[in-house]
Formats: sequence, structure tokens, C-alpha cells
Amino acid sequence: MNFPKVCLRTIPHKPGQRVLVVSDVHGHAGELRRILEKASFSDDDLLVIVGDILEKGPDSLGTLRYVMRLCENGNAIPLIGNVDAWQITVIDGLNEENAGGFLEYLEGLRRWKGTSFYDELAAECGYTLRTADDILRAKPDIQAHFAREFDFLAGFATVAVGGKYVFVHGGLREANPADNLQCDLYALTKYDAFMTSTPHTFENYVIVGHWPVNLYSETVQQLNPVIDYEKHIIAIDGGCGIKKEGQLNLLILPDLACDISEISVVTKDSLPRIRAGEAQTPIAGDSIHINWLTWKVELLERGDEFSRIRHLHSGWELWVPNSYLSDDNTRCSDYTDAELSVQKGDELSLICETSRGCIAKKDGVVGWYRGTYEKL
Ligand SMILES: [Mn+2]
Repeated sequence: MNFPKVCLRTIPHKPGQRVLVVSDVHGHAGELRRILEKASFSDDDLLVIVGDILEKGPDSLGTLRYVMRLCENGNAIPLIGNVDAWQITVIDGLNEENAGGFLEYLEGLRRWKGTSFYDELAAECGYTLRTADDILRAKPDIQAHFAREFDFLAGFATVAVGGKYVFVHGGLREANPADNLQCDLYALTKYDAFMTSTPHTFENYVIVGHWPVNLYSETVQQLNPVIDYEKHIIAIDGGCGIKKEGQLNLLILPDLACDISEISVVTKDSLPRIRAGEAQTPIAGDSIHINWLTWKVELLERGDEFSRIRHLHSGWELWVPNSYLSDDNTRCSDYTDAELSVQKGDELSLICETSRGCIAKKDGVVGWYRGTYEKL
């Protein structure tokens, strides 16, 4: 079994060659295909995949095979993500002691997403996994049958440099890309909140995934790429499949020598679309975004559709739809009370319908829309 090692890959700069950048596809092969179509991806382009193609989605194996085909075609460069690397290691390390815990992990994913990478691998080898024993019986067949796929994954680079850009799933620990070769694989692939945590200012822009961008704001819920113009970082993980309002983000660089101002963005989600029947001007004032980092709340009053809560992190008291609360009413996640600025005829992604209006997403920004709408 080959395991991923920390390595740096240089991408040759071809003047005029478009470079498309995506991250955190997490088993969403269909979404990846559709966003590439939307960007008119062709054999002349280069696609950089900034890690975490597996797990937390409906089709990890299909995504892996799709990325393999793109690489055989010669116009894709995949980087390893922490989840990708962990799969190789954990599957190889399955034994009688840990198979029970792994089954619980699979059951969690089945409840959340209906499947898991290991379930998909096992199914193709003819196994249905009900017990820890089933997991262990399937392992040798899985490792033999998918030797090519595992080798392919293990060969992914950790850091890629090309032209004026650097690519890595989590983030760089050292300012100079080459100095990161001394680092642990997970230090580079699982660097949480890299944009706010790193002490460095980078010479070239570092493009990262891993940390859903909506976690960077406590006031606005938005899923578009976030740029730090001082530290020189672009974070692009739109939380596709992880968050109900999530999206896949794709950067388009005219080439690797381009200026940051020349980069354009294509986004894709699978939410239903609506057309606004009236304009809406947001009420002036502060808004809050209760995200996964600050999700602890206290229930003050339970209603049929909405509940009044106190957000422990901010001390704010507000009404939220019951569907945003955990079963035990102690957590609220990805909720915002912000209002969208909407023109009549705008197309929005629909997230949650209530009797007081809907929560929708316009151009990557989430908020309330109180007006009438038609479903498209
Ligand atoms: Mn990750």
C-alpha cells in the first residue's frame, strides 16, 4: 500500500492557458461536471483540484474515477486533502480493534448522506456491510480490486506552485512554499481557519480549500470565495454538500501569471430556484450569522414554527425557525437574520420556506426575503 507523502509540484506556466481551481468536491461528481460545463472547461484548460474529493457526498467513487479520467487526459492536477489522505490510512489500518468504531463512522455518514466511500467500494466488490466483521472481510478484496485507485490517490501532491500562485488544501505553515516540505501532511491539509490563523504574509497568493468560507463571518452568511488582500490568501471552500446552503466555487484564472483582479468566479448549488415577485430593501441595522463555531444557544420560548433563543456567543436574543435548532434545542447552525437586497425578477436559491417569508441565497449571500415569488 502506498501512502501520500508531503511533496511539492511545480505547474508549468503556459501563457494564455486558463487555469480553473476547485476544492472540497466531497463526492459530488455531478456538481463537479456541471460547474465545469458552466465554465466551458476544455482540453486547452488546466484544472487544479485543491483537495478533498472524497466523502460527505453521494458518489465518492464516481468522483475519484472522474478525476482519474481528467488526469489521464493530462489537464488536471489533483492535490491531497485531509479526508482523502485519512481514507487511505484508515482503510489500510482496519483491524479487529477498530472495525467497530469504523462501523459507527459509516453509520453516521449513511444517516447523513445515505452512503460512504467505504460502502461504495464494498458494494462494487459485492459486500453489504452490516457488522464490524463484514468490514474486515471486505477489506482485502477492496484493497486488491481498487489498488489502482488507491495508488492514484496516494500520488496526489500536497503543495503546487505555478506562476504567481500557490495551491494547498489547508494552508502553508511556512511562508516560503518549499520550506513546508518539512511539515506533517495533516499540518498542511488540515489547517483550520488558515486565513485568520496564519501569522504570515505570502509573497504569492495562496489558494486554499478545507475551511468553509461562511465560517469566516459572524455577521453575514455567505459562500463565495473570500480574499485576504494583505496576507495574499484566497479561500474557496463553499461548503458543497456540507451545508444546506453550500455551493461549489470555481475560480477561473486567465493564466498563472494573471493579476488577482483578472480572476472570475463560477458557482453551482443544487437548491431549487425562485424568481422574486417584488423588490426588497433590507432594514438598516446589524445582522448576525450563527455558524458551526458559535452554535450553542439557550431556548427561551418554544413555538410551533419559530423559537426564541439566546445565542450564547453574542448574547443576542432572536426568533429562529425550529428547523435550525438541534433536537435538544441546544444548538443552532448556519442561521442568519440578515435581509437580502432584492430586485423584482431576481433569481434566488431557496433554502427554507416559512410563514414569515423564506430564507434564500442571492449571488452567494444568504438572507431573508419576505416578498412573493414563483418557483422555477
Ligand atoms: Mn478538508
